[in-house]
Amino acid sequence: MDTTFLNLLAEVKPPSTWFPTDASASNQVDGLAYFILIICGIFLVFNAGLMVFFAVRYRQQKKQDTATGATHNTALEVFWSVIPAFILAIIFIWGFRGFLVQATPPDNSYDIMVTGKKWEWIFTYPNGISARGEGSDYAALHVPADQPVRLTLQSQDVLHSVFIPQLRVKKDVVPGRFNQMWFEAHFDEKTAEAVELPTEDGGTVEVKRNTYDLFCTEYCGTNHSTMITKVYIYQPDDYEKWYASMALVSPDKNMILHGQQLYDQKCKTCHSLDGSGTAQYPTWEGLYGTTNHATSVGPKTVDDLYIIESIRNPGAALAPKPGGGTYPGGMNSFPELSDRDIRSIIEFMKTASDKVDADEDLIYGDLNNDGTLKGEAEGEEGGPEVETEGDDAPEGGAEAETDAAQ
Ligand code: HEC
Ligand SMILES: [Cu+2]
Repeated sequence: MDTTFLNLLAEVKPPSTWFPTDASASNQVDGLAYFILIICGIFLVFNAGLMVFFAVRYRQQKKQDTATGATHNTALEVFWSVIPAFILAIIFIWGFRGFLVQATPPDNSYDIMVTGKKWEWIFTYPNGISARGEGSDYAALHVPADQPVRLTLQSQDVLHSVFIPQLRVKKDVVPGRFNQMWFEAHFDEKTAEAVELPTEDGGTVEVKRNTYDLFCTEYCGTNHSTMITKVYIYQPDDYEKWYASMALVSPDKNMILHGQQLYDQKCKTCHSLDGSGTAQYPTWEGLYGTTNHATSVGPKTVDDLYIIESIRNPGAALAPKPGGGTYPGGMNSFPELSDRDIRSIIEFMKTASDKVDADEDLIYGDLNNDGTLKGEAEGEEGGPEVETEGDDAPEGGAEAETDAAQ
């Protein structure tokens, strides 16, 4: 006998006929689906069995009078109405409970914004970064395990739909409205793969993660099929490491946008952009680029340095108050803001001033970790720094070489 076919069959590991791996701790689907399947199986066997039995038992052997037939049988009719009704009620209650759970993200959910557009997904994390690095897996969906994750879904154009089979969730992404869905993922040590991520000090760190597929399941045009991407699940510790590295490498986050998000979160309560509220706090309107800014330690020019100092060391030079005097202190120093964050805030602050132009095109990836612009800082800080930092800053290193060659 030809065994090629059998061998082939043995080799091919098709995606299981059953559900794919269950990577979710919030699964509302499998139990009920299997229950319905089993009920259907029982009735299939029962009904088909009865049918075969009757066909054999009452087969017409010779021509005889046809039976007059029963008109009805109350006991039988109650039996085949009440039992299915009872089973349907179980299915309904079970399904409705699952629906309610799925429709209500827990309060402690981790929030990720999902934007569908022709033809990609953009995932925006709580730090405001949409990691989209071309050809890098930063553009995929990265989530922590053992914590509810809420996705808020929006579309920039047509209907899309997020489908993550292993997490048992699927939801339409509808233009003009926000949908949401949530899940809690399991981490599976056995199928986890290790990857290296960059760290802030220029080294790398190894993390482990599970990888699953994320599909668009709403036909959305020519390149619909390219909307397939990955979901990566990390243990919470490793997720922190990924999160830090994403902020480092995410290349195309617009700085003004990043600055604005930080402003909204941390500065807006006190600082206005339109000249209001100056009785209590200095406004940012027209602030950047001011010369002879009469601070408590004398006149200053409001440039990057002044602003960095105002944030890092708020008491050092108190801001002048319109109408004379200076504000009392009272601002936090926001130690959690990185140098890049502050640089982004500055870029955003410039948009509130007519004295300078903000650089609309500046993106996060243009900055070094210390907030200086790549390829620019060396001019100010002097040559030696270029040599010492040559290793972790490729651009700087390259420049140093050209300098030497000239
Ligand atoms: C609780 C209110 C409060 C918050 C929130 C706050 N500030 Fe301030 N800020 C002040 C006060 C009060 C002053 C004036 C005293 C001083 O100069 O230290 C000030 C001054 C400043 C100045 C100098 C302004 C000038 O006219 O010279 C800058 C720049 C500044 N803040 C930046 C920030 C940034 C950036 C954030 C958000 C990350 C922020 N502030 C959040 C209260 C606040
Ligand atoms: Cu799509």
